[in-house]
Amino acid sequence: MATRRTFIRGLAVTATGTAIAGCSSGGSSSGGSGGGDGSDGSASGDGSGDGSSGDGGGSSGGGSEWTQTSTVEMTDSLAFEPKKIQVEAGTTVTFDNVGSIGHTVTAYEDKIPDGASYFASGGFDSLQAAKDGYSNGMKGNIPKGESYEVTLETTGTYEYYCIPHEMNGMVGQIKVV
Ligand SMILES: [Cu+2]
Repeated sequence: MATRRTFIRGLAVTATGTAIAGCSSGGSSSGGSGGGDGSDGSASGDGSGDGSSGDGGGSSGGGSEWTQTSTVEMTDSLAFEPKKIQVEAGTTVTFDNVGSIGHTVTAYEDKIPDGASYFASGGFDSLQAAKDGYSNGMKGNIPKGESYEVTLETTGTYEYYCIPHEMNGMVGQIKVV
């Protein structure tokens, strides 16, 4: 009996990833009751036990998609960092210029959720106004050490950019949930 168990356990461990993923839902319940000699039953029970300490890939999700933060830095690398953030509705998002080069935060008017208020540094109420303002005396520019804040109430995805550095790929996205 003891020898047999050891052998089965060894199999389950060897199988790791695929077997554990498949068994994990039913494994916990059947594993407890099935303590008898059913070879398959006990194997799945042991497998799920080992699985919990294993890869655990579920919760982290990679992290390269949407960062949950309400602060975005604007850097001398001509980038918004993080480039894609996720916040809850009603959150005030702060854009900090941590470099020495000036930037804008300018929403794409057609890439914000339906019904959402337009936003742009400088307080403009349309994309055209923001562009015109920047052309005319750099209105909306956020200099070194300064910041811009916007409170987003409407859920959905917002895309925005920096007027002088759009061609450098200085764009960002905010998902409001
Ligand atoms: Cu910029």
